[in-house]
Amino acid sequence: MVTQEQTRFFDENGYLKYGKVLESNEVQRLIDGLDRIVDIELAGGDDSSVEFSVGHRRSVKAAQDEPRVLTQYVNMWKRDKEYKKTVRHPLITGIAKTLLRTAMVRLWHDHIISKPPADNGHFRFHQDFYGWPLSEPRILSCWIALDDATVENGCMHVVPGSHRDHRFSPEAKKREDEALAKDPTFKTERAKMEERPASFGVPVELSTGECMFHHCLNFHATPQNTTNRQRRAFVIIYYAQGVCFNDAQASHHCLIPTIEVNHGEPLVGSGFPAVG
Ligand SMILES: O=C(O)CCC(=O)C(=O)O
Repeated sequence: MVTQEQTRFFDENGYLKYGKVLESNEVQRLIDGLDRIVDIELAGGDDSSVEFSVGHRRSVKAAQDEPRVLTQYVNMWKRDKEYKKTVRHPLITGIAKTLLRTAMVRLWHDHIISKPPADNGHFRFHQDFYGWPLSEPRILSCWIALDDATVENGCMHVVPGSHRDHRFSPEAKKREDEALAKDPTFKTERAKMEERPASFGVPVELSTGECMFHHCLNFHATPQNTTNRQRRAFVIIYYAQGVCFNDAQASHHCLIPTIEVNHGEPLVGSGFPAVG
């Protein structure tokens, strides 16, 4: 499943290029499901859950406006049975449990992230953790390529070891936020990293059906898709047992209305299922 060597690599570098997890017919079923959802959204959308409207345009006309950094569809698992099956894939959840050193993982959320040709841009370096209302960085993403992902069409780029760099730790972030509150012009190490081009990082090229994992404190970015090919990825975010809702961080996150526990309580509930 995942070797000690791979686990050591993840601990050291904050990411792991794993390899194949889905067969081509499984990928095709995910793409068919995505196409159905794109049609629903272009026809006006489905608002049966609050996050379904996030990250994409809901009309063809709007799609002809300014190019976007990326196009996103959140929580495909709630909308399509093939996605529901994939977030519980025993190989993927098994690897996630080993890398997070937890007996059980829950699903924070999943999303499709797409960089269509001619409608995409550079997604800047960032650390996912600070964008989520969660208590501790025992969280990782599994990024599955639904198309071959190369430097030219915007594959993932990572900064090895940045998840362990104390300049970017939650404690450092707290100090930075305090400094910024006093002086909004203060230039943080994080802000300097955000300004770097994706080429500063190590590219993780993947073939269709392969995946990579990244730790939620690892800096990562994706460059623009400069080809005429699609670059679609299905990203699944898992957290370890015991991670709690933290309403002091990312307080505008789209999933907060779906959270049924209080600040400081373990995040459980039907929207955040135990999947492995
Ligand atoms: O797929 C992309 O372009 C960006 C994905 C990303 O930032 C993530 O998975 O955390």
